[in-house]
Amino acid sequence: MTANVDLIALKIHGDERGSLVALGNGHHLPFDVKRVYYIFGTKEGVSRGFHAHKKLTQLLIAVRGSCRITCEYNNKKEEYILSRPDEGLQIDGLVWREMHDFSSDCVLLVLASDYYSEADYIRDYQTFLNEELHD
Ligand code: T46
Repeated sequence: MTANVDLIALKIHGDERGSLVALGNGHHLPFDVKRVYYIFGTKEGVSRGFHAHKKLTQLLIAVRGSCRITCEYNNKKEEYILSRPDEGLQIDGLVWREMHDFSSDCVLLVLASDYYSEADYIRDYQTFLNEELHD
């Protein structure tokens, strides 16, 4: 699976009452979603992630608060600040991701293309580098 990372603008249905973002398979989502989870209550100074996925596409949205995501793939390292509920970070394939600087109110919503499987994780950095070489 090709490794790629993209920041995607999510369409807001806004009116005088406020805002709403709607995401569905085939509607503003470039992949089919099989699983949704969210990360919240991350303690101050705690970082998460530190792994890659062999075959998974995910869309990360900071629906509240903010966090910093680093993505390493294809011999480059990128950094993204997620702080808007109308913006999603799409991460495809073999990308080493780390999540840092969670604000105390951060709720990070994640839409995933597949069910949870520990077998899809690469949690060892050296193994990730080796996999990248042979990808
Ligand atoms: C990712 C980043 C952005 C489950 O039982 N089901 C699930 O769907 C998930 C995602 C996790 N878990 C269990 C596995 C661990 O015992 O929840 C615990 C915490 O998971 P993990 O340490 O992998 O969490 P993060 O925050 O380091 O990473 C998560 C996702 O696992 C990962 O796919 O890309 O968020």
